[in-house]
Amino acid sequence: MRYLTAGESHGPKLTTIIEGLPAGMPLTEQDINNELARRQKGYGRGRRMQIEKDQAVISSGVRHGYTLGSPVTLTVENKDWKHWTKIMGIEPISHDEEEEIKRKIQRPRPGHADLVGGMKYGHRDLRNVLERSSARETTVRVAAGAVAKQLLKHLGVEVASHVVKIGGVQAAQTYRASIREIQQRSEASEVRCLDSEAELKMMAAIDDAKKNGDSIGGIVEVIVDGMPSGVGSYVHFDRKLDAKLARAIVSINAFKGVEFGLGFEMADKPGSEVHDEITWSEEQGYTRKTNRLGGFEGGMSTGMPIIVRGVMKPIPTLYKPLQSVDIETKEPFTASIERSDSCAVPAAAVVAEAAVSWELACAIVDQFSSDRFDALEKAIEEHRSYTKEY
Ligand code: EPS
Repeated sequence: MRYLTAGESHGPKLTTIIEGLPAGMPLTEQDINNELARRQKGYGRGRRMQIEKDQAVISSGVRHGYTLGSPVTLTVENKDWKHWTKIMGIEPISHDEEEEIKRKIQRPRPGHADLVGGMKYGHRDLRNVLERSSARETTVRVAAGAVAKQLLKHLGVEVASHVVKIGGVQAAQTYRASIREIQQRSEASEVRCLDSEAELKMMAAIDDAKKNGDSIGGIVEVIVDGMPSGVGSYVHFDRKLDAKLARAIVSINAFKGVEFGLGFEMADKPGSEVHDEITWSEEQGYTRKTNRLGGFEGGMSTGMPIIVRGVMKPIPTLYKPLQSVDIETKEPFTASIERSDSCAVPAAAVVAEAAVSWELACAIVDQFSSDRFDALEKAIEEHRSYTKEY
């Protein structure tokens, strides 16, 4: 499976085309809209999220609630577009209008794609960069992820996420909640945090950042239950499924690092406290006593829950701007101020869920290749019985 996304942050709409989905899979616009609404929530978002109410329109590849096997096109309108029709217009403008209309940006924001992106594509107006490098694009990544999530759900694979850190405030991880509990409790929290004490401190940290014209980042965790074992492969580097997840997470705007299971803590522990002992029982087949490796061995899923975390840097668009250089005059300036979020970590957890879901769905469809969803369901069922008895 593959997908492309298109669209500018303040352009008319965002689009994704998904290709390679099996035919006969149940899919509705509502399945996608539920995920889009989840991405729009979260304490610390700016005014833009009050303007938008993201709704996907399916315009190909689905008929009477089922996929056809043909490309699925999803579009999401930017409601804010009506305020930007002149600035982001498609048609050419006259030289006289340029100054007034363009709202040209020539002061790159440190940490954003502005300067390097401008150099790379030869843009003198850095709006041409920021419109596409904006995290608005994650809307349609979530839409594509929602489709992948449906595929996984029908195969008995459930995905959840929660926030484990914001602005230095760490959530206590006293026990491992069930996937349903994580889904419900993170949904009920304004910062998608399972620890209600940490939640309040995280919200206070966001308030502080906002008051100071600053921004803060954090860490999100995605957990997947029910992934069949042996998906991915050890035989070649580019077939390792954990590596694909790592790439997917770091490709999310502002994400800078990724870890699985115990993650970077593994550097401090001996092997006997890192590897998971193997057991077998008639009801469960092969399982592990612990899940410190976070669901992967040798680039393949083990059948244990997948646990992957990603770190998001603070958003670089600051109301308290950092020093930068005007690309026309080469004079030092404080960077341009753009409306922004002081913290988007809770929303980023939903994006990370989508990114992970997409990679897992792709790996399943690749490995159990099928044009028909019913045949895929059967193949997964057979694989589960085979690996249990192996
Ligand atoms: C973003 C800046 C803000 C955010 C935007 C990402 O947009 P605007 O400049 O229109 O206020 O709201 O995020 C979204 C629009 C979204 O849907 O998540 C940026 O510069 O990356």
